[in-house]
Amino acid sequence: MALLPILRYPDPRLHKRAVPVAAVDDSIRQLVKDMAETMYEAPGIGLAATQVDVHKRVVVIDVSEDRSELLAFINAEIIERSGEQTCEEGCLSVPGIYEKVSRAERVRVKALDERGEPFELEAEGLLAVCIQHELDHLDGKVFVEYLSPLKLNRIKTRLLKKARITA
Ligand code: GNR
Ligand code: NI
Repeated sequence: MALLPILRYPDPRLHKRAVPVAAVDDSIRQLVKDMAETMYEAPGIGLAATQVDVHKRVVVIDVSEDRSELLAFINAEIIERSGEQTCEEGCLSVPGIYEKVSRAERVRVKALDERGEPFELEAEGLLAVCIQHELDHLDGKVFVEYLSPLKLNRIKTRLLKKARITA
């Protein structure tokens, strides 16, 4: 097991597009374990491989209160979306920033689990938000990029200043 370092916005590597996993093998299962450990330690409710500088379509999520319901999504695709909800989002790659984002209320997802078995899942509420947030990461998109250019610039400046102090 290993804790993986999390990239911080505006790191350009957060804008890379992840490629599908060709085979769910032991190296992918190890990545899922390390990502889960990193997510729980952060703590966060989700983590995309992009955030740990691995550009493969792997996501872990646990939105349960007692942190006992780990979900791993490999090569996930949203096959249906409906409704709309607005949620105050945060991101481990954009620490200290919380902003409202509008997304689909319900999504149906098709993915592989850590054994390489296909499954489908229907999600709503926070789980649906988290799935959309994580799949955006795999496409190189960070939630703050839904905000106005003015807000985005303020966030960039703030995070760059903070990085200079802590570097
Ligand atoms: O821990 C997280 N919390 C969160 C809260 C509202 C909407 C989305 C999220 S995901 C975030 C973890 C993270 O950065 N995943 O990419
Ligand atoms: Ni995030």
